[in-house]
Amino acid sequence: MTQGFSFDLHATDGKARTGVIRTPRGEIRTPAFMPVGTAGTVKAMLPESVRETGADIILGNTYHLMLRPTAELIDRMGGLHRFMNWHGPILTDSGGFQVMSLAELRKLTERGVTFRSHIDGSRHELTPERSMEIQRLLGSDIVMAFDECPALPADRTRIAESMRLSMRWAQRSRDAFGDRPGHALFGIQQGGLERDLREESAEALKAIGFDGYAVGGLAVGEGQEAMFATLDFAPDMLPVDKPRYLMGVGKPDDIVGAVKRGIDMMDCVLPSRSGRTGQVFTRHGVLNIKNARHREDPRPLDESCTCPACRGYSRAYLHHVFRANEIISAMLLTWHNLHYFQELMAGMRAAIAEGRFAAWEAEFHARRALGDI
Ligand code: PRF
Ligand code: ZN
Repeated sequence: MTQGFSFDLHATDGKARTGVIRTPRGEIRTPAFMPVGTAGTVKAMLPESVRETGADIILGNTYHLMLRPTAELIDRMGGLHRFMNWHGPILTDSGGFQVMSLAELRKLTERGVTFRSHIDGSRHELTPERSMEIQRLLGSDIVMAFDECPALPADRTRIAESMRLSMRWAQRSRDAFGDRPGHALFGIQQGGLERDLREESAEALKAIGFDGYAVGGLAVGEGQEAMFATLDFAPDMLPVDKPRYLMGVGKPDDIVGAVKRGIDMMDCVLPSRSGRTGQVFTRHGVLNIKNARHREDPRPLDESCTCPACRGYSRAYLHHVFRANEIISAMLLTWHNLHYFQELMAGMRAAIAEGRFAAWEAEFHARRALGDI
């Protein structure tokens, strides 16, 4: 592993694992959930508040930051940590996935991808080499290899060719990244839902050698059952002694199912984005604060939650400020949702450490089956 980084597994329970990733910017307790700070902010939250929810690491995006305000400007401002005032570890995604979902007039070649910005239509190119350069300028602690992720369903030939292109790009990412003490590089497994393609991808990545390994190409339209069926074998193909990161997942029950299958890290916009659309995650499931049934409800979102939204405010108040479009609505609901996701991870870490993950999982599902009262 790159100098300054280590991954120690403390306990396993079935396939579920708990441990700690050590980085020069601090420790990441695993399984870890990474809040998404796409454009240099976890929307509606101060960085110190994000930390208070229990997050050890956040995610940033190459694609958004290269377009605005540019990686070069962030570098001149002292790097992303200083720029956004988050001094813990930052993982950055490499850009290809976001280009495919957000950019216009995309053109994919062996060299990389050219596209027009979704912000102002300007022309740009991303290659493995340029993605490594941008992530270096940002000062990212965990850099992701540059890959391509096809939307599902897609035919097997398309998935195989895309995966092989991503593996050639993984080698170019490794070469361009070089040796950077204190900074880690993760490879990304592709191959859709096919066992043999996942195996081929894992072998290619292991031959190159990375500090951690992501499972990419899932949660792209295949549904939870197919995703879990793939997670039943894909993580096992990756080195046991390196962190495994499932990209862009997910809902609480997706996260629990992924951890059960051997995943150590995850990221998703869901808790932060839902905080702005009125969707609230609780131990009893999801509720929407916009709903009229909350109009005169004096209770907090979740009686057992210790976040500022639940300690100080009623559902009636949160309903009111949401309806009135007040900024505090996004602040409080995002805080609550991020707190809920981090409590979920903490609960799993404790259960794995104590060898009671199966019982913990049964209780997680049972409480949700009862629903909100
Ligand atoms: N690759 C990259 N980023 C991603 C994905 C991927 O496959 C996904 C798939 N869920 C989300 N984000 N680089
Ligand atoms: Zn709360």
